Amino acid sequence: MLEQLVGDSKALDRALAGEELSYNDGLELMNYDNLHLLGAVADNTRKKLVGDTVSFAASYYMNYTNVCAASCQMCAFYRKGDEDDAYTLTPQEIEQRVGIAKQMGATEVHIVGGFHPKLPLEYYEDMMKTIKKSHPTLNIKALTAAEIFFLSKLTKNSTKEILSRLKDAGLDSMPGGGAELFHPDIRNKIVRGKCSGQEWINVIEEAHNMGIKSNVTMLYGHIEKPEHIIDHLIKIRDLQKKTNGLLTLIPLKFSLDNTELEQNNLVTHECSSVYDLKIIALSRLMLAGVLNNISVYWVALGKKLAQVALSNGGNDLVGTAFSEEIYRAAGKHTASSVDDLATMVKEIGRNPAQRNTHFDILNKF
Ligand code: V47
Repeated sequence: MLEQLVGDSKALDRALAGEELSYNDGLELMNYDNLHLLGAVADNTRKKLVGDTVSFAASYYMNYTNVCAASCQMCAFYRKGDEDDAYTLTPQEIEQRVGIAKQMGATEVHIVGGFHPKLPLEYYEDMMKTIKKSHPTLNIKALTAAEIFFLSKLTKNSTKEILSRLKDAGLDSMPGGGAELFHPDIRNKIVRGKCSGQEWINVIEEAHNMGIKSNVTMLYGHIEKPEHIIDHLIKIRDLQKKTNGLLTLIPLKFSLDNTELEQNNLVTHECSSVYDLKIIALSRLMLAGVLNNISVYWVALGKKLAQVALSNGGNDLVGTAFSEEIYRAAGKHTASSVDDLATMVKEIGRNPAQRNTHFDILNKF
C-alpha cells in the first residue's frame, strides 16, 4: 500500500525497501512536501526496527555551573563568572541533590555545565567519586564531548587522559550535548568558543573506544539549511558504523527566548511543527539499521506534539527531567513523572516502558 503511494519519490521507495539513504536522498526528502507520506514511511520503518514500545529513563538533570568561557549565540544559559546569577554547585550540594533524585526513583544522573575557566579536574573527579560512594548503582551520565575538549585545553591533558581519569572516578556514560550541527559553515555561526564538529566526534570516538557509551544530539530550527541536517545525520551514521557506541539520537528544537540569535534578529520565530516532524522522520530514515533509537525531547515540543513525533519515527522520550536549567533559561518549563510519560504513550496506543541508560527495559506499564 505505502509502496504504491510513494511512487513519485525514489528516496522514499528506497527507504521502504530498507536501503541505506544517500546524501542526495536525504536532501530530496528534506525538500519533499508530503509530510504525511514521509511520516508514514518513517513510522513504518520504526515499527519494523524497534516495534511498538516507547521507552524513557528516569533521569535527573543537573547543571553544576552556568559559568561559561564560551558565549554561544544560540545559548540563553551561560553567564560570566562575575554576573549576579552566576552559580557553581559544590560536590556536596551535588551529592545532596542526587540523593533526592535517587529517592524519587532516578536511575541515571545527567550532569552538564558551562565551560568553567577555574574549576580543576579534581572538582569533576570529586563530584563523581562522591556520587558513586553513596549511590553505586546510579548511572553517572556526565559531561559532553565539548566539556571534555574544554577541560583538556584548560588542564593541558589529552582528551584521552581526561576521559580515563573521569572513568576511574565513576563516569559511566556521556550525554549528547554540544554536538549542535557539525558542519563548520553553520557551527561557526551559532557557537563561539566551543570545539569544532570534528573535535566533538573525535572525543566521542575516544570515549566509545574506552567503553563509555553516549548519546548524540542535533540542534535544529535556527539558521541551518537542509544540507546541514543531512551532513550531521550522515556523520552520526558513519561514527556509529565505526564504534557502535551511540545509544540514541536526540534532535533538539532550538528555543528562541533570551538568545543572541533572537536579540540580533537572526532568528525571529521558532520553527514550525511541520519542520519538527520532518526532522524526526529524516532522523529515523537516514539512520535506519545503524542507530535505531530516535528520542523525542518532549520538553521542547510540548507533550501533544511529542505524541505526534512518536508517530513520525520516534521510539523514545527524553526529558523525564526533575530539573533542566538550559531549556528553562530559554523559556521552556520542564518536569514530569514516569507515570505522566507512561500515560502520554498509552494515549497514542503504544507500549510504555521504563529503560535504563543503555536501553535495557526495567519496567512495563
Ligand atoms: O548542547 C543550547 C542545546 C544542549 C539552546 O544526551 C539549546 O540525554 C535549544 O544536550 N535552544 C543541552 N537548545 C541539552 C542536551 C540534552 C538534552 C536532553 C538529553 C540529552 C541527553 C542531552 O541544548 C546544548 C545545545 O545543543 N541548546 N541552547 C537553545 N536556546
